[in-house]
Amino acid sequence: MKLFYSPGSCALGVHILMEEIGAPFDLQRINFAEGEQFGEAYRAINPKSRVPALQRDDGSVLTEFQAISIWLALTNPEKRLIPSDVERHVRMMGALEYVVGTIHASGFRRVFRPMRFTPNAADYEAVKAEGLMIAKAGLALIDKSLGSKDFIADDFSIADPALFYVTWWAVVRLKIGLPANVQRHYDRMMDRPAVRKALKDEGL
Ligand SMILES: N[C@@H](CCC(=O)N[C@@H](CS)C(=O)NCC(=O)O)C(=O)O
Repeated sequence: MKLFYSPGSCALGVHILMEEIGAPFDLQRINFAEGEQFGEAYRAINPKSRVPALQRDDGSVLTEFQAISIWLALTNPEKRLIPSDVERHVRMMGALEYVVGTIHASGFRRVFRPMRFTPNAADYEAVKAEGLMIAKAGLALIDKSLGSKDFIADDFSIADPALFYVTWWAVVRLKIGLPANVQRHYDRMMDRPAVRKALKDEGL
């Protein structure tokens, strides 16, 4: 398999999952600074010009964080990356969707790429401020639902690397504080060998 990524992007979450699973894979860096995501070669892999993209051994490609992580979990059932209990399963999915679809896509994306939300450079600071507000409000909600649990669904699941990549952005890229339970989750994730290896292999 081959994981297409950019260092410190949301692909980091999929990278962590692949390290947790231990399946062999290659990393292929897409150079955002040079706009490689828009080039013909990468658009043949992912016409959406985004990472992560996972090329499987038969050559077919999966895109979208949730789809890739569900595929990884379902094809490696012994790793128990999705709770077997129905209630925990759907609550975990709700959290995963909220982190990727709201905290990342509506929140942090505004902070990192304000130009995708307005054609007017004079509005960038306002767009970023709105994004930060959305991200912080989202993390506060996750903090409440996390409570004293170690992980989002009690045991480690596909939702945890997703929460990790947005909290990594908060801590490392933006240097903003995390709510207490989310901070504990971040620290717990940083203790995992798979997380440390993924960060190291991305040069972070
Ligand atoms: N919904 C997509 C979001 C992917 C996404 O936003 N990826 C960002 C990196 S975190 C990207 O490729 N950005 C490139 C760009 O915006 O040009 C998913 O879940 O995979």
